[in-house]
Amino acid sequence: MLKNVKILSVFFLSAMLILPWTARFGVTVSAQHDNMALSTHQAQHRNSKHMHMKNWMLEPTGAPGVFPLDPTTIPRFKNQLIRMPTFVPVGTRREPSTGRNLPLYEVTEETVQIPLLPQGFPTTKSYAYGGKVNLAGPGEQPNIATAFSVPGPTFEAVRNQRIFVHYINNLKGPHMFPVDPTIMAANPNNAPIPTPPFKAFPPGYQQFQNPIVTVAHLHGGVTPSDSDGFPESWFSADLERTGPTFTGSTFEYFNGQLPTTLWYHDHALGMTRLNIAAGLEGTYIIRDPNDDIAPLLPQGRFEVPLFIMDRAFNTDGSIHFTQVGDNPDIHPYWDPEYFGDTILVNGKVWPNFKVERRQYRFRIVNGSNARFYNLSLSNGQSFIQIGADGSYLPAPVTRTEALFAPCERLDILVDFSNLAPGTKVVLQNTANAPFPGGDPVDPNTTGTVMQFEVLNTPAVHPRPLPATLITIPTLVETPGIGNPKLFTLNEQESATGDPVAVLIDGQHFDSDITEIPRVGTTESWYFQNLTEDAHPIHIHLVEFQLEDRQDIDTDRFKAYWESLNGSTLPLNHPTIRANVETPVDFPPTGTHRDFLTGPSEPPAPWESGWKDVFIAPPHQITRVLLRIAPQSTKESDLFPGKNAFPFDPTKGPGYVWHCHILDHEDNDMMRPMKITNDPPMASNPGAFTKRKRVAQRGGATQRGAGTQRGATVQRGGGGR
Ligand SMILES: [Cu+2]
Repeated sequence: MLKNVKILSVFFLSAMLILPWTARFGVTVSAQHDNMALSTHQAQHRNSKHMHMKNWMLEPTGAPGVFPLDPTTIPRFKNQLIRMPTFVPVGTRREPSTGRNLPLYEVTEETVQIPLLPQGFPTTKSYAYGGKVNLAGPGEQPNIATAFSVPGPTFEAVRNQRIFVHYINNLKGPHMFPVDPTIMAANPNNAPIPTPPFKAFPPGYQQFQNPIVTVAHLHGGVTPSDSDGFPESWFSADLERTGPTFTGSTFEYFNGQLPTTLWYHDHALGMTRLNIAAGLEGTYIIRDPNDDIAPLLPQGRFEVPLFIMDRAFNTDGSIHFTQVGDNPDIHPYWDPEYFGDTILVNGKVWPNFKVERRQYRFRIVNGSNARFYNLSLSNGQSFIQIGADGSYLPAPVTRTEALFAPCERLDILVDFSNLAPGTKVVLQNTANAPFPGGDPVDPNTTGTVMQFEVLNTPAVHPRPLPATLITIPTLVETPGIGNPKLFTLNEQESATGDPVAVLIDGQHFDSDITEIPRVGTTESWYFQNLTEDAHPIHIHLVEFQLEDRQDIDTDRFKAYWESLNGSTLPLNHPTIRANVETPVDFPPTGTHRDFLTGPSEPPAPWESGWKDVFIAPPHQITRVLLRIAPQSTKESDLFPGKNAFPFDPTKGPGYVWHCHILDHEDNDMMRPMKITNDPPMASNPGAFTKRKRVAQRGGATQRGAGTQRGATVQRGGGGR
């Protein structure tokens, strides 16, 4: 059994590196409009209870004698920021296709008690990634140990150097959070789906609480599908139970993409929100030895990953997770969004970070279930964004606030060199929850992320950055392949107006596959958001590009879409797709009009690089270009049918794309995607390819008169 080793803060050595840097940044592109279109809908009135954050003080904790922990009683900035340990290989393993030995990492998922709250508070039961790590910070003597942490230890990968990661599920059930048996999820016991009236949690349904199944996904990774953590490739401890697409628990990561910050997290079907909230997430950095920008940036201990998550706690230190769903007669425990009432950075609630008077590079991951953050510094100071999800930005962007959704990443530079020693600067959050139309944050709790405390060190002014960081190729839609692909984002609600599920195209995850892009082609995907929420949409396998956004008349388009498809969700037929750009005479007035109500809004400068997730705001169409090829492939080298990946993406269980609000993804805002080599005639884009139903909820009860499948209607639209 592996041992939990306490992680020590390793940031501050007295040694200082003073470089003869000449002051001032050279060229930066100043942002015209932070938050752009996303703010224009913030005033939307939301009236369902899911549109508000829970008051955790009024929620049951699920354990006798355990009470909600009042977040205002947790001292802020008492915790000190820590750096997560770094994974080190345990050995090598032969890669059969090349015959070469690759580094092998072993990552174990273990139940541990972790100090997330400040000293004086109990530790927190967590499911943590861990294994053989280096506890030492950059530049220090290696300190190899076995450790588990939340977030997990950081991976340090080198571009084009493949690695193997062997994942070991050592989690013994029952699951610490209520596993909702009525949503489409892994069902390792193939247990029948219960019907109302439902049991309370605890104890919930033991057939679903036990065993705990997991499968890790490298988010943003360009990875073969059998190493991608397909949601149905889950497995339990000792591989006693495995999902229908399980082929093994050792994954190969190619690291062939541009240097950036990725992250890894659990992705088991219908369990992701629970497993991640329990702690199964961490940072994954890809560095490129040929990267000529990195040497210009703060490095070593001045380059700090910041992993942001939100949680609610109980008096015994445990995480306070939803015990009763918003719509408990349909889903006893599922809630449309989990929002904690405290903010953690690197696994510490509201930490303080003592910074030297110089510039820092922060690689920020939003690892929260559902919370968007609009980050700013309390002294109004600007910062420079140099990267996002999949790469550096084309040019540095000076910003005073940065909105980012669950699973997005920000690579920013903050200069503390002009601040007086002793200055305290708070990293603040002002994003409503749910975003954009939900409740405002409380400045004393959810409006606070962390604090920077400036040390008394000599000021080291940053050196200028080049005007151009990288060149991003212009992607061009491939003609004759059925572009654009049209999607709607729909919310399904019950007769009482409560959310039942959030769907793509009115379809469930296990409806037949409709997206079968061909290697070497570039598809144009349109996301027409008919809900009140902004949804961060993540597509596996590729880093892609945002094309633009445009306001749409949601009420009229939803009515038109329902005239084609009906208003009962999920649809029991292939979706009849509609395009907001197409003029139609609806409702009949004798005039054909499209559904666009505003000009095309190009991506903001900080969204102009390679992205693996983008925000689809409500009442807008968001257009993206998705090229089924690696980032570094030249457009001129591609043709339909050419596989430019260093592996065969058509093999294995395929990929998924989904909303990254985890509670949406789990129920059921996720769709499969298969990659093909075949020409369009064979793959026939848009065809409803019959897919064999797999796994989940054992047989006929699954889709029958079952709980969530009743006559429910789509929500949003009217009454605004
Ligand atoms: Cu969503």
